Amino acid sequence: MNMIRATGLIPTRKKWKGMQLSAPVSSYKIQFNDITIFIVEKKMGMSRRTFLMDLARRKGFRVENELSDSVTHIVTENNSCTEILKWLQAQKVEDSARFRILDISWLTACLEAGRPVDSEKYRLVSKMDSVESNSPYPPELPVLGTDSVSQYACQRRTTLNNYNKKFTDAFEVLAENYEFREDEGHCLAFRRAASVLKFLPFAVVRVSDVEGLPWMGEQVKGIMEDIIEDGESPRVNAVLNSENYRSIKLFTSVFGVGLKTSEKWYRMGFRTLEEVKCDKNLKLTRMQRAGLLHYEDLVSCVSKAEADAASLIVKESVQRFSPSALVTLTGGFRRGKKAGHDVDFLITVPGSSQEDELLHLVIDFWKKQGLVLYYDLIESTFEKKKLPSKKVDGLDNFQKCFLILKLPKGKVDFGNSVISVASAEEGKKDWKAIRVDLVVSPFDQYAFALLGWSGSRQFERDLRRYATHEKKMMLDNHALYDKTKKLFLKAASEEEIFAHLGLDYIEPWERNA
Ligand code: DCT
Ligand code: MG
Repeated sequence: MNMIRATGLIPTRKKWKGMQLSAPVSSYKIQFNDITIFIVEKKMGMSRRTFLMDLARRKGFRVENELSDSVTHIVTENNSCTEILKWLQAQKVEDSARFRILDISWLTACLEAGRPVDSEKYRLVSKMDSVESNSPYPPELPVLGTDSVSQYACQRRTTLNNYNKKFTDAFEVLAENYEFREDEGHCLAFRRAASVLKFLPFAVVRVSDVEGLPWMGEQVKGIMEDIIEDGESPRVNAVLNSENYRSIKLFTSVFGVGLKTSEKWYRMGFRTLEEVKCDKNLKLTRMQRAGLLHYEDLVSCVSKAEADAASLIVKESVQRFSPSALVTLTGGFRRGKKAGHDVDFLITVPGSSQEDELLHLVIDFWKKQGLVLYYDLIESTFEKKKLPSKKVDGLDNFQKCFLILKLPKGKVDFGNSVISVASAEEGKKDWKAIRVDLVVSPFDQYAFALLGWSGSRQFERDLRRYATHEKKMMLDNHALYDKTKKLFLKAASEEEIFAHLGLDYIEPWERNA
């Protein structure tokens, strides 16, 4: 096993340049993805630290050897908060406010419980903050503070005006590459950094502009410095030029192709979609065949005009079978985006608890009209008594249908409406394949479903993280559960859910985190 060095844990920017990232430190399955632990060796000693790290990893905790950007919880024994803050400063960590600095008793309580326990009462408190008015150390974890930016996306208003696109695009490439390599910690670190920069109401022109903001780790700042100085980052360029990244990005852009299939195709030596299509021995799912068949249309993204046309078709068709049904555009288009990879709709029928038939009727109707190029209808799997799920990114239990719809071009009569999308060019096909997701929620879960399906993903992640860590509540697309009061909190609107969580209401177009 690699021995861990106690000092010099933060690679300087120079060291990072051209340095390969170490392989994932643990071969144990990580069960708790929301936290990443770093144990300080100072006063604890190397052997005890190694022992504790190994034990925590066995129990499903993510423990980093080094104080990387993904670390969220610092665990220490026999050190005061001031000593740790000084130590962090010596490690050139300027944003120590992003960590929870915790006594070792928190970790032992977690190990005993076999899961992360609430860390609040184990937090080390800095005396320096109150003694020295001009303290060089930032306050611990700015949660809401009016003068500081929250670490939670659900406490930031993020519109589509991104003044820092050159940085956020670069971080997105790195995050995606880590996602492909299944390194969730680093992936999340770059996604969080991008999310904070998207929120900033100004363009960053020097690294000191981001001082004090959450999630601005050393790696993040190093890349920003490169982009500021040279207009580009060698690390990002290396990813963009790597054959693995390019191939996996290409393969995962096919509807129905996930990471596992992409990696398999890469290992089989495929580098282009043509090569995949030409291999007659390759077993493809029905979804993948449809994805390849309509690839060009699907990869060209859905425009706002196309989304509006799809909205008309969906509304007309749903209300044909259930006149009182509500059809709401969700996903990126609800947040004001001008283009998206699909169009998401939430359907509910006021006063009705279950509408199992509706989706079937609509799909059958579209099939008769020749509008369906592909569909996969998944029945509801919701069990009433289940607590909100801890899964962060898992699908919910609603009945839903993933479709490829044949959207007509030009002016088309549909029911009582005339839809008009970019007119067909002569001699070319007069339709475009677009991806549509339909979700049906019971009326009493509508607000939760709407909040969950409106995104962005980062916003959703942080809503759940906030509920868990700040409110001892569990939020998912179905419900909100208060663990202290041991009851479900009802809500008829998104505003009520924010209110239950003690959050200011954030409009959909401010959720582009
Ligand atoms: N969602 C989520 N977590 C996931 C997948 C989806 O919270 N793992 C939510 C957030 C957005 C919504 O569902 C719709 O998903 P997408 O269509 O993938 O996202 P989008 O924001 O609509 O993006 P795009 O414009 O590319 O469709
Ligand atoms: Mg979408």
